Amino acid sequence: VTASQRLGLILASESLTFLMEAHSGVSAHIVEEAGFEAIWASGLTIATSLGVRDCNEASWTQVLEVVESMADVTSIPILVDGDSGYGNFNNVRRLVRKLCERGVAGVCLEDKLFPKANSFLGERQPLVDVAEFCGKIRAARDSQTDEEFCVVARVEALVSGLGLGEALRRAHAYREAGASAILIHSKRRSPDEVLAFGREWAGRCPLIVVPTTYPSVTREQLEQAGVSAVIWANHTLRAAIAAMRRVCREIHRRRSTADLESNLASVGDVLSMFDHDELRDAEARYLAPTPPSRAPAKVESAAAHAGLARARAPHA
Ligand code: SPV
Ligand code: MG
Repeated sequence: VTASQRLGLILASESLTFLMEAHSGVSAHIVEEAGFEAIWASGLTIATSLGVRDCNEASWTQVLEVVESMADVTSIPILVDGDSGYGNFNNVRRLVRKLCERGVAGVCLEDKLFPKANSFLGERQPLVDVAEFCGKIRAARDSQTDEEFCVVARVEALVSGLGLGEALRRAHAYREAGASAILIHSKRRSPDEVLAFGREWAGRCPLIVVPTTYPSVTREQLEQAGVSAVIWANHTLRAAIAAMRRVCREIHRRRSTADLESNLASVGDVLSMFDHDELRDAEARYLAPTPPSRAPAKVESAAAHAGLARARAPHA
């Protein structure tokens, strides 16, 4: 089963699935390790980790490169946040071809303008014309080189304050244009408008939600409203930011790292995240015998030499 087939199955399945955000090779690895079935490659968190704003300041090839490093170290499907497609239908075509080449499972396109701005910034952001957005969906469909590649259409009508009727009108048009699933976004503190959308949508195609501002929504509420998948859109980066701040402040304040080890992943944990055994085996197969004086130090022995415990999990 390919990544795109798996994402398609996840979205179509009866049970609710959770996609977790990642923005780098290491965060993608951690998401898979935690047991998630799929990854959300978030535009917000990739931009933030690159040190730019979520307003298409990062180029699409920068995003692609990050996504490639995530795909290289994981086996679960990745749904890429393609923003509004980085331009018009033609930019969408190139994006989709490149994502397919890299084994990415799907892309999510939102019905905003280019350049976009994050949905939590300001009010009443203008939306793209329905026909133009349908053209982008059709262009995505016509250029996918992986038959099962998923194209998720994200409806921003609720976020822009246009109401349920407009959100449904757009969702119907996007499904007819070929979207595999609809992502209905909201920035209310209550899930009510999203749940109402789900009831009206009535399973016409899989429905995805992003409960960033309404985290208290329950699994039962989402299931009853016919939601297929939930995206935790930014929680890996937010966890990392909080942890990095805490540790940096403490080390700066104390001018010492003593007694902080229990708050940190061990260096052994860091080193064992990616498969060094494979490299050792490959060295045995491919490296010409090297005189002992020039032999590279083995990672494991380097870690042991530095007195660093080798561990598979934090604090293990
Ligand atoms: C993202 O994670 O980049 C998203 C979700 O698009 S949101 O930030 O809520 O717009
Ligand atoms: Mg985004």
